Amino acid sequence: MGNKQTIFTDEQLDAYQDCTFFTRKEILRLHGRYHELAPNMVPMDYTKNPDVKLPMQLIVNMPELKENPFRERIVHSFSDDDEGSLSFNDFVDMFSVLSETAPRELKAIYAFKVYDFNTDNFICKSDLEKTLNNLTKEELTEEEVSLVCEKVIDEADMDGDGKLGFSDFENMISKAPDFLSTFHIRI
Ligand SMILES: [Ca+2]
Ligand SMILES: [Ca+2]
Repeated sequence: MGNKQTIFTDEQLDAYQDCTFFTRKEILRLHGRYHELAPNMVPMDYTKNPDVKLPMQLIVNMPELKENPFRERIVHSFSDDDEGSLSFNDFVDMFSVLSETAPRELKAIYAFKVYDFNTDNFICKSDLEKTLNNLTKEELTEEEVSLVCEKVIDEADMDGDGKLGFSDFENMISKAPDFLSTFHIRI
């Protein structure tokens, strides 16, 4: 039985390889995972770029993301609609950034978005407190969280405006790489 299916064209696979940190084999495996989430919605044949998006709820329940305290915000940051649904391309982009081979600078761009809860393009103390509470599963007292955040901002804030712009944030991550721990996923 010749049941080998064509999922992507060679050109598509080349493009995925160029734009992600994945091999062809990994792209095919990811497509399998995406298909598994909703077999009725996701065709096996992707050679004609079907216009399919899967709802956020299906994606955040994948074992790789289920325990991640920022899963919904992460998925949202790769979605281009308000609901957080992901096309296969978005899905691949997300896992590519979360993969172990993605460089720290790239992870930092998305981490900044995810931790900027009030979306003002700065990580201020309240953003950092929320972040830390999520990362530590609220094991610290309110006072401890407040102290740690003050210290982190104080050390990373190069221009002294009391909040972290992106370059301050990169500076913080280089000193405290644990802040990127939720951006490493093995798939
Ligand atoms: Ca902010
Ligand atoms: Ca600053």
